[in-house]
Amino acid sequence: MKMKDNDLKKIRKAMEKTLDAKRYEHTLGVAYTAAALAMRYDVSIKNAQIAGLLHDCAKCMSDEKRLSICRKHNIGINEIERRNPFLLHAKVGSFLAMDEYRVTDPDVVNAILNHTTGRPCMSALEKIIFVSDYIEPGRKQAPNLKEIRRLAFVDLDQALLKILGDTLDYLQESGGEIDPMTRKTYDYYQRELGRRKGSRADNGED
Ligand code: DGI
Ligand code: FE
Ligand code: FE
Repeated sequence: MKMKDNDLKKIRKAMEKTLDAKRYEHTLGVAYTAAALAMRYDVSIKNAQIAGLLHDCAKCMSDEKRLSICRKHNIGINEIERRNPFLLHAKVGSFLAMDEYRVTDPDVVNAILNHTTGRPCMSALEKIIFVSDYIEPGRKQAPNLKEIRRLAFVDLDQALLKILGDTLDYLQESGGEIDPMTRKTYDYYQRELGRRKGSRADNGED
């Protein structure tokens, strides 16, 4: 089904159809959490809802299907993605957002593209989707959830860094292969926040 425009209700219905029940519940949780964070950080609430609704749109399909979409549309696959094709749901999802759900705003597309590994220098919307994915009310498993949920509404970058650190710890413990982008994002924000702290100290504010 091709969308004529990216109407919120249409996208929600399309997700209800294409996702399994659990993933659809998660998707609604991410969309509402992203909307709340968009209010806090002065980002377009509509964009936050669209990106939240679509971020896992390629999650409930087989690896074979994801790989075949990539082949058909000349979407490059790196070694890590070849060995861990679930990672492709972000890349394929961002493609479907444009191709099937008619999203044209590059910020929304990027928020879907980078929602699993992050990237250095993310936009506010990209950070919001990354963080919402981790803290939405349906998530139960992750460590430090209570603290990260509070932090998300106080300092988005601190929440982002904590999530990246905990994700790297989890991957290390579970033997998951780490995408270099996940580490690169962590290193970038650790430096970035270190700098911020340093400059506050210089100002005598810390
Ligand atoms: O799709 P969701 O489950 O809602 O969330 P997600 O797209 O952030 O995927 C979460 C999983 O991705 C989580 O188990 C950690 C994993 N992940 C994040 N970065 C990396 C990674 N997995 C691997 N193998 N390598 C990474 O760098
Ligand atoms: Fe995801
Ligand atoms: Fe998700």
